[in-house]
Formats: sequence, structure tokens, C-alpha cells
Amino acid sequence: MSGTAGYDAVTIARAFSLSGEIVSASPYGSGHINDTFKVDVKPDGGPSRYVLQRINHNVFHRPDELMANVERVCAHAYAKLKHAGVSDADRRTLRLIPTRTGKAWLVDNAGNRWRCYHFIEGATGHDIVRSPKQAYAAAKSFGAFQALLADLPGGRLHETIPDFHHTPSRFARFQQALAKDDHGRAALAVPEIAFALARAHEVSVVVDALRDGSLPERVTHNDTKLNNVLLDDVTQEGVCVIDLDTVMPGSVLYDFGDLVRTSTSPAAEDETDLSKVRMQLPLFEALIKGYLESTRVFLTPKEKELLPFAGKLITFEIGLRFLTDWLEGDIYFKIKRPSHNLDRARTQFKLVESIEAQLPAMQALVTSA
Ligand code: ADP
Ligand code: GN1
Ligand code: MG
Repeated sequence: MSGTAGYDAVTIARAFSLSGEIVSASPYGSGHINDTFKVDVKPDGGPSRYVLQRINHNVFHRPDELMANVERVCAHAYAKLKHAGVSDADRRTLRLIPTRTGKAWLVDNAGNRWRCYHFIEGATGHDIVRSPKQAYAAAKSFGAFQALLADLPGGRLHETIPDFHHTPSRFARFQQALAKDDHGRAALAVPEIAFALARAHEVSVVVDALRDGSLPERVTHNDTKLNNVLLDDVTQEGVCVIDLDTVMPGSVLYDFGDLVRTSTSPAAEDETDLSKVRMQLPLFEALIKGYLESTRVFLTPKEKELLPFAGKLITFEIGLRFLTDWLEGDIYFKIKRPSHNLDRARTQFKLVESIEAQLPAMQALVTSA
């Protein structure tokens, strides 16, 4: 089963400790991985809505480890915000709603794993960046999230998807998919494949540096696209970082890079008019300003220096993943049309080109920041 249609979300929601009688549950958001529902309840002195999610177990093979991570991350972030006297800590971090039997998550009769979060009110995740103010706010929030988790106790987090940002492994998988060409699609993507193959030499910069210790491993979010931080509807300030499934050990560079990918172009991730796709320098400048505001205290000189390159690297990596998924027959990302993954790959590669053309200017901005 794929998509949200086949699930009885109301029945599932009844198993969680919600504040009142459930009125409805409807598909929500634009994520590519999990099935998300907004659950409305008749409030009985408590909240009037919640977020219910089915964890995609084809993508996350160890939901138990994933949920152990999420519980630790939420608890630590909430406790720190409370301790710091943040007045609206309830809105600043995700909080899990337990099941009626006190569990953090639920397994249904078909083996699906479900969890429930409180709903962050008055804030929105944006698919397309609208202003430098939004870019600044998103980068500041993800930087603050990294700072918040720098002292997470309890040892290393589980790797919920092994080698998630191991760009050379992503490249190898692309090469395998290309060699097999199981769906006979390679002939339809000749320029995109050539574009990818021409950039093989750059894919290992970050993983090599992590391995030789010249870049530090930190607790990172790993999926920092713009719509994974909710911005206040009135002030546009960052309110809450969401989508915690890939919080695990990694490099801050992939986090910053994904902000460049998703918060500097005026076009959607799947825009088919490629003339609209470009990296806009004022938005990059806003990202740098917001990100350094939260991370300046801990970022090493090498991390800082690689921030522009990180934007290029992850945009290439995600483009490669879309292209691979297309070659493999669309088995990973949710799609809404047959060419969706190829369209997404084209958009990413166009953005890579735009970043490549502006790397010196981006580097100059970082140096002077
Ligand atoms: P996916 O992994 O599929 O991207 P997300 O966890 O990002 O799933 O959730 C999908 C969408 O649901 C988000 O982009 C956001 O719009 C919305 N959402 C998720 N959690 C909350 C929450 N606690 N409060 C309000 N909206 C939320
Ligand atoms: C997925 O879950 P979502 O939609 O926030 C993907 C990211 C990709 C992104 C591309 C677990 O993110 O890695 O960058 O799509 N998440 C996973 O939009 O694979
Ligand atoms: Mg998401």
C-alpha cells in the first residue's frame, strides 16, 4: 500500500492519549517519506489537533531504533529549553503524545508503526523560499538545533539509515542502477547521466575528511530542507525543527548544504521550467548570517570554509538520488507523475550548475562573515 488513502487513521488515533473526542483525520503536509495525518479533536480543555504519522518502514528498517533516537532528542531539547527559561518551549520542539498504554509508538495489525506529535500551531513549513528573512530564520533554527544537541547524553545515536549522506555510496548505487537499467530509462536521461558521471571526482570530500578527522562528527539533523522547519505565520521567525527521523551522527556541512539546496532558488524542487531554477546570492547571504549566528561558537575553520561547497555537494547528492530512484523504477520517493523523479533530478542539477558558477562569490561572502 502506498499513500495515505488506505489507512484508518481515526481508529489508529484513538489508541493515543488525545485530549478529546476525535472528529476527523486527514492527509497533511508534503513530505516524500512518511504518511502524515492531521487529527482534529473536540477539545476538552486541551489541544484541538495533533499530527499522526505512519513511519515508512521500507525506508527506516529499524523503527524501534528510530523512535529511541526521537524520544531522546525530544526529551533533551525540551528539558534544555525549559531550563533556559524559554517561555514557549512547548512550541519550540516536537513532543510525542504517548499511546493510552504509555508507549511512545504503536504497531497496528498490519505491522505499521505509528506515532503522534502535538501540533505546532501558528507556524508553517514552506516548500519554496519567499524572502531572505525566511532563509535567515531557517538557517538560524537548524544551527540552534545542532547547538541544542551538542551535549546530548547517552552515547552515539543510532544510524537510522546507514550511510545516509555517504555521497560516494550514493554515487556507487547510481552507477549500479545505470548498469542494470532495469526499466530501460537510461536512454531518456542521457544529459543528466553525463552530468552526474562528470562529477564523480568531488563526491568524497566530506566523507574523507570525516574519516581522517579533519572534520568533526556531530549530532546533525540530516534532512534540513526548508519545509522541515516551521516558521511563525506572523513574524516569520523559526519556531520548531521537525522531521527528526534522520537525526544522527553526521557533518554539519550536509545540514547547511541542504539549506542552500532548498532556500536559495525561487523554484520548487520539482519545477519543470528550468529557466526558473537558480541560486540567488542574497538568499545565500541570509543563510550564512542566520547559520553563523547559531553556530559561530563551535564551527571549526574548515567547516566554515566548506559551507559553499556543501551546498553544491548535497544538491548534487539529492539530484543523484532522484535520478537513481527514477532509473530503479520509483521505489523510494513518493511521486505524483511518471517523470517526477527525473524532473526533480533535472532541477537539482540545474541548481548545481548555478552554484558552480557562483562559488567564488559565495566563498567571498563566507570569508567576510
Ligand atoms: P516526512 O518525513 O514525510 O517529510 P514530516 O515529519 O516532515 O514527514 O511531516 C510532513 C509535514 O507535516 C511537514 O512538512 C509539516 O508541514 C507537517 N508537520 C509535521 N509535524 C508537524 C507538527 N508537529 N505540527 C505541525 N505540522 C507538522
Ligand atoms: C526526503 O522526508 P522528507 O520529504 O522531508 C528525504 C531527504 C531528501 C528529501 C528531498 C529520509 O525528505 O533525504 O533530501 O526527501 N528523506 C529521507 O526532498 O530519505
Ligand atoms: Mg519532512
